[in-house]
Amino acid sequence: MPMFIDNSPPGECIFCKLVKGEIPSAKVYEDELSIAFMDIGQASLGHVLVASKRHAVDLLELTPEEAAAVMQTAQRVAAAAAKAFAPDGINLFQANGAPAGQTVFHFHLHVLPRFAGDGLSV
Ligand code: D5M
Repeated sequence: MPMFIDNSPPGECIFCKLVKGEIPSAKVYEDELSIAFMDIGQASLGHVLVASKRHAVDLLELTPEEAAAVMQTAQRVAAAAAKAFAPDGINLFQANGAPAGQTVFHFHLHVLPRFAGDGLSV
């Protein structure tokens, strides 16, 4: 089965459409620079993506203000997940470039609650 890749230009990619409300999402938080929403794949219970609102392809394209905002949002989301789901641990991960595993080329950070014995390899 072909892997889903979204390398669309600014304004046309799936996360730009999500930011604009043109496609549905389960949004959990937003501020001026960042947005957090449930990952459609739910690799584990409470799996959330934190994206820049602006179309930056990857970490290297974020402004320092955007980098600070997405990390602050990730910390908020992790705290909420810890309270809501009582995971045994939480991973943050983020892919830059196809060889690193990036499939949607609009910056996003995974907040992934972990449960003992969940068998995930991140
Ligand atoms: O992660 C890309 C992630 O984006 C992957 O975990 C699925 C998720 N995804 C794709 N489309 C959607 C929508 N529409 N809503 C929520 N989540 C979505 P990467 O690190 O680039 O492989």
